[in-house]
Amino acid sequence: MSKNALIVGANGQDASYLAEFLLEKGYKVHGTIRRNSVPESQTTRIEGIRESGLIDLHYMDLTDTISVDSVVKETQADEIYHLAAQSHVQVSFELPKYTLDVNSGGTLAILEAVRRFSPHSKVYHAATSEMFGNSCDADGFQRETTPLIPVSPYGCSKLYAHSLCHNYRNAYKMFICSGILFNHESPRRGINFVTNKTVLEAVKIKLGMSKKLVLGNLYSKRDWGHAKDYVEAMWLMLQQDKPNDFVIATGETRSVKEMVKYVFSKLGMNWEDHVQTDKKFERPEELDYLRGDPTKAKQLLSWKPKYTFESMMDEMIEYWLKELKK
Ligand code: NAP
Ligand code: F7E
Repeated sequence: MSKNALIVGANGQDASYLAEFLLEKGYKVHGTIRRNSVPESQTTRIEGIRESGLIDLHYMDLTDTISVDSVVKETQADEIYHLAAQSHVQVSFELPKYTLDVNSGGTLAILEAVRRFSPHSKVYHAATSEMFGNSCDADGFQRETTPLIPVSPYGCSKLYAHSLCHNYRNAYKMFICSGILFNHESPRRGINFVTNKTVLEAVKIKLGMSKKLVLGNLYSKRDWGHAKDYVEAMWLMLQQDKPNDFVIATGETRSVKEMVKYVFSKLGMNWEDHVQTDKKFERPEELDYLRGDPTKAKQLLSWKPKYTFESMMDEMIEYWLKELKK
């Protein structure tokens, strides 16, 4: 019999790739969406599979525990992928309480619902490299054992949720994996994250539709991978015999400036002619440097990314060139 999966936050970047991945594997897929005043923006990333009736959608908001209980109880999923969050770091400084309510309180609601109504479900929790803050091992990498000292309300909210996952795993013997994923991007990335913002604006400049790109801190460094590779790692974690935590990263790091330079030069332009900075895009506290060590995932999950930084950025550039020329 085919397995049954529930994706919490089905219209997110990762969720949309994960839904396609699970459908290809023959899963019955359920997903949750929130109520939105513009109904067409609730399912933009999953339009194809929604229209074909391949995904069973349920309304759920993480701040409404009644809805969380109902969906978990009704779906009785073999695997629950909890991907929903207020996921923007800068916004978390402006909406700290909401970020905490959704990311920490929402995770508690999911874990409690699973414990009470669907204890056989295996749970994946979307933790993040933002939990490390500026801590780093002596060799310049962050790994599963690196101290977690977050520097944003978002990072703090995810650390609380990550700790709850450990607590529920140990206290109630639940199968809960917490994936410590480093930044991952794609053409489906929200356009207020730095990679997709840069690509979209650079392509507009190239096509004569815009004149400048305004960014914040160009000197922070990130370990950027592709969302499609990272959702496979989520699935692999839930196929193991025992629940565990894994760092998922490429092991490479680049500054925002290097990423910007790559995009503009790929489009045949000099970035310095078009990029300006504005303090309004800087955070009150910045996470300066990320470089993950994915050795544990490579050894125990046999996980290996297919995309390189260049092939990922090229795909995003191609996507926007095609979209904007339409
Ligand atoms: P995303 O595109 O921002 O998607 C987040 C999803 O959560 C959206 O579908 C959103 O619904 C939903 N959501 C937000 N608030 C909700 C609420 N109160 N109740 C129910 N659903 C809610 O995020 P992503 O990039 O795919 O990331 C997936 C997960 O991994 C997130 O938990 C994120 O924090 C974490 N993460 C991401 C990265 C990364 O680099 N992408 C790295 C590490 C960890 P709407 O569509 O209605 O807005
Ligand atoms: O920023 C700098 C910014 O917003 C990356 C989320 O998915 O990954 C993501 O969080 C860097 C930061 O991602 C702009 O200051 C400069 O240093 O693309 P971002 P993030 O904050 O690293 C982690 C792992 C998650 O878990 C999160 O959910 O780029 N930067 N100028 C800028 N960033 C933005 N957004 N916009 C700018 O104009």
